[in-house]
Amino acid sequence: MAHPDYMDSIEACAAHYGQDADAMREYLIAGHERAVTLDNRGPIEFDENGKLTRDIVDAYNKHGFYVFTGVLKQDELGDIEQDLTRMKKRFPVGPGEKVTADGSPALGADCTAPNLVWSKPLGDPLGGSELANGRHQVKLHEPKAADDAPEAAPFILLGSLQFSETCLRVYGHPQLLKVAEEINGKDFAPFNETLFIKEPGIGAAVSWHQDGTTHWDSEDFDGGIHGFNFMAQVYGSTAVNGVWVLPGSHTLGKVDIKKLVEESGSERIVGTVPLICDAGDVVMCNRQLVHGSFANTGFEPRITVNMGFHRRSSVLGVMGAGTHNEAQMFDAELIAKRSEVIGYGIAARRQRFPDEEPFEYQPFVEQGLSYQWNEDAKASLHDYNALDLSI
Ligand SMILES: O=C(O)CCC(=O)C(=O)O
Repeated sequence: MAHPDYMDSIEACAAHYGQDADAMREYLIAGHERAVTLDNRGPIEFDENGKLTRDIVDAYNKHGFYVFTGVLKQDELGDIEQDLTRMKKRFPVGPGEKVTADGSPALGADCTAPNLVWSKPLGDPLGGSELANGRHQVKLHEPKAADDAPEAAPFILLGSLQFSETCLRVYGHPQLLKVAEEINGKDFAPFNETLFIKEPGIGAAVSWHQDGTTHWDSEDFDGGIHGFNFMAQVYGSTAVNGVWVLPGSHTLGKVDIKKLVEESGSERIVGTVPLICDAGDVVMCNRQLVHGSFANTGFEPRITVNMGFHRRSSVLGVMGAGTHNEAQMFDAELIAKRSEVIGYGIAARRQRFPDEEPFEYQPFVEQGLSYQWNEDAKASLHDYNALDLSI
């Protein structure tokens, strides 16, 4: 059999795992092979009534994730790559710093809501810590980075839409918003938006976790109550650099991850599969799935444009979890303010792709609201993530 491209990174990754190298290699290969045979990948498709096709909904409900292929086209991916290159030049010189390498004010320097999260290269800064409500119960292996790796590198950018117009345009993607409507209802609400930055040889791990915090003991608990994330892939996603998930675990309630790791005999949780994507694919990933990613010891970068959505009933009148911003009560006014970003996303996208039919968000239609993308709108996004609907 021909040596597939991804094998070089699998070998490089395995080599970082010492006496577990063979086990890691086997896990990565088996996970890849299983992932690509699951019945949950293909283009976004709607039926003759405009509903997301039954096959897609059923596969998503069964596995807790669906890989939508070919959603972002080459022109859009090119825009995003250029924008990311520009944005990286605006990153501060180090954690907590306010200036860039050339001494200009850094991205986010004037923000009060959180934005860049840093890690040592190939670290697992959240694993086994109390951060993010302690939801990352175990610490993953932290492979040794090359001697010339930086001391710290950004790996998560919160509130990303205020820094990136191209990500905002992805947020306004008509088919993705239609999927959000189909899954979470016509009055669906935002959650938050982030970039996950996994540079080769540097990108940190995100230890196994489930995202939800608020509704595990709710009498209305079900497989969708904590919403989902779209994970749009700028370069693709592999067994080495991608998110791994435990299919079906979104229906299990709160999972004892320490026990799962113990029972699996290692951090390679039995039954997990990686999200295998080409550039332009977008994964819809249930937030209740057990998921995580290993440090990127391979050769390919992964940049994920993450954007989450909720059912309105999951956030209205709910006390926030405080995982992504200050805990606060989500009332109708706050949700309406936070939803303006949907209007700006649609408007920004219309400027770049005028031939595309824009999505119509029903709460705006009902209230006669319309949004323009201009300098005032841009300014209004400053610190918008202070209102993230973190549950
Ligand atoms: O992209 C990653 O590596 C982690 C993503 C994740 O944990 C999340 O979106 O909740």
